[in-house]
Amino acid sequence: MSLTIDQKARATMHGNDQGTYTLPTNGLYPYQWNWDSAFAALGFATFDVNRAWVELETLFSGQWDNGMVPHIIFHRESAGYFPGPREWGTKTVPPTSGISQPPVAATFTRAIYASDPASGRSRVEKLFPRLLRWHRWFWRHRNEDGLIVVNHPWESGRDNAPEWDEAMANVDTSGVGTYSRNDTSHVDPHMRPSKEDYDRFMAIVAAGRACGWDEEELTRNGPFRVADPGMSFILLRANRDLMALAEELGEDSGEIEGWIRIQEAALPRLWNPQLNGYDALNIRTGNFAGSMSSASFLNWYGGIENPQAMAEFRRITAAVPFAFPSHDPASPRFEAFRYWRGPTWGMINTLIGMGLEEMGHHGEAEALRTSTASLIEKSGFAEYFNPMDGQPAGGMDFTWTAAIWLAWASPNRHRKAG
Ligand code: 9WN
Repeated sequence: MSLTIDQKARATMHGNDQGTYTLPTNGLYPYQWNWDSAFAALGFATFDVNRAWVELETLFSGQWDNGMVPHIIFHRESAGYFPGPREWGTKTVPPTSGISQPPVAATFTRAIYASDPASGRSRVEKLFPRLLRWHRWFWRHRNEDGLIVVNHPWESGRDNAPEWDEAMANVDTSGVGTYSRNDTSHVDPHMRPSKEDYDRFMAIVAAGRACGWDEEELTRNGPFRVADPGMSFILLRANRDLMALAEELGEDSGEIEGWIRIQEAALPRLWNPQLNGYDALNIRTGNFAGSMSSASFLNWYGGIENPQAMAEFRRITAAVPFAFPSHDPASPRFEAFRYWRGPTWGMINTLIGMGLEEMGHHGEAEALRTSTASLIEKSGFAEYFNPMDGQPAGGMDFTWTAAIWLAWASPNRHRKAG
């Protein structure tokens, strides 16, 4: 008997499961990644809520003393990934990277708790203070007058997106030297960031390592500091969910409410009228990136209505057979197969779709869900997909694609797994 897609999704997650955390996919990504784990937890919650909590608890076991939750936790040394613990040089136990990643964890914690409050109460009580410390770290070290910045393209989770081109052009790579990548031995190099991108990625890592990941120093002089619509909308949304959790637990929510008000007031500054969209803004130069991406449409997820964004959303959706592309297909920088410069990512579709649904755009939300489901039915649990022909790209058997199938895209998503 052949397996259903739901069964295959659970098998994919089990295949990447290391017991207390889940690999994004075996081989290409042999460690625990931050937002991948939060998506994994959402997927696990559809069939094993205890395992969902364990995933989040393991993620927070890597939290730094300053509150940061790192983007990679190197639980066990693996030769298969570059850059590893030595290049990051953070000297933490466990070894980790020196930057963070988009904070979807508070939002998914709230959703998982809501799915089973009785068993989740004690887990959420322990996680809440850790989530709060992480959000405080964002507010202290990644906040520029209410806009949320990234100190490395990897921090955005959208590594080689055209949003970063202008700021990356100013990164000095003269001290980088030689190194060897592992990603291009797992995946076709045309689907991955270029050599120039990697040189700059490594130059920014070297700058962090050189100052011992001193946040004050990196805020003032770090080679890369760009306000990101993705990070800004995701943290705004996460703050709303953290505030709801605070109220549920009888904790004071005033501090979080204050962040929300400041973020809401700041966000119009990311609207680029030339682009007619939310854009990245280089803090060092004051220049907009001039890039419309999938992150430009996370405003609904952040709880912000915008009719002009809706018009652009409809234009781009109509322009490709398999929405939603990570970069505007009308732009000369669009590349259908190259990672964050064009391909469709199921997990971003989930965030956009959640926002659309919650803000009453039911038709658009449903269309995005069904087109994501058709992509997965056609091409499996790929890391990302070509928006023109739906072909799979990057790594296969991917945790977050399986997880969002179970939690959001599957027609059976409302049914408890048997
Ligand atoms: C660097 C694990 C991660 C995702 C990111 C995605 C990719 C890493 C890489 O893979 O980034 O962090 O080596 O390419 O861009 O969003 O979390 O799936």
